[in-house]
Amino acid sequence: MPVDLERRDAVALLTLNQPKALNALSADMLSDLDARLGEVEEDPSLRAVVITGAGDKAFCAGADVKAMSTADALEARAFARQGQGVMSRIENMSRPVVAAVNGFALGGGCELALACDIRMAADGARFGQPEVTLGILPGWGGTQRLARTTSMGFAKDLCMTGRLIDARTAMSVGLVTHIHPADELLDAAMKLAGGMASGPAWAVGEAKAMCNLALSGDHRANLARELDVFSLAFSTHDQAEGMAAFLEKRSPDFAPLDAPSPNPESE
Ligand code: DAK
Repeated sequence: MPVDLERRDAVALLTLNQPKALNALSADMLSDLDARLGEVEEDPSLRAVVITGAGDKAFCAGADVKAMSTADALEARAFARQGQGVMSRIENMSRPVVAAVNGFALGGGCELALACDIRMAADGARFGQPEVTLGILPGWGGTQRLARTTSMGFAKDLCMTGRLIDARTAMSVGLVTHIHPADELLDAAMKLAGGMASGPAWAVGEAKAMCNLALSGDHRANLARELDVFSLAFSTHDQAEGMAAFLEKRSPDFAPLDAPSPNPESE
């Protein structure tokens, strides 16, 4: 399989599995990733996702340059649309998604990491949007998500120069929030995802959705939405359980993912 799905308790581990090509994303691999994400969404026992790359060299070295090299404008548009669809699916899925960046995250690989909610890097990982060195530019949301995640200045620096940065620099600009020795990265990512998976699924999903709104739309409208969603939390089992457990000094027993949701817009 170009993308493996492994169920580890409540966490789905998705592994891009073309290490000889540094896990570069072809159209087939993108479709496979999309299909695996669909499987996760349909399985209520899976409450969080970790995405990583096979091998010890790359998370993902980007879109498949060999396949792209002969594309015409319409084929390129279709490929960009496919990639943007997968990235948006990750960004908008109600489950938390962690990128365990175990090596190069370049071009589409950096864009894939950016679509995830939390990025954790191996200490030797390298990031970049080197598309301009190929005469193109990022096409899977990199110009937008990099500017939103770091800053306009840093996004322009990476997207316009094509230079690569190391994990420490990525940390200093907020592109990653955790760095681990390479051999500890996956365990750390599974632990972080496992913690979210055992949390209150509706609240975790709404916290993600609300953070996603932060850099778009109208600030006052977003605050009003936060007020509504916050209030709605008080109609959930998990709010009653979470607060009772705190007061009784015990661990909370949160509802399963397929329990009735108070919000008809949620998955
Ligand atoms: N695509 C295809 N194959 C790749 C690849 C890629 N992106 N990256 C690496 N590979 C393959 C290499 O061709 C090589 O294959 P063989 O020659 O062994 O068959 C194998 O992986 C190992 O790579 P290297 O031999 O080059 O390994 P090194 O350690 O020497 O170098 C490297 C590692 C990551 C620095 C180097 O491989 C590299 O620079 N790779 C390309 C990185 C890159 O430029 N990535 C950005 C790709 S462009 C759009 C849609 C999408 C996008 C843009 C626009 N629209 C349609 C609007 C997105 C674009 C991109 O992501």
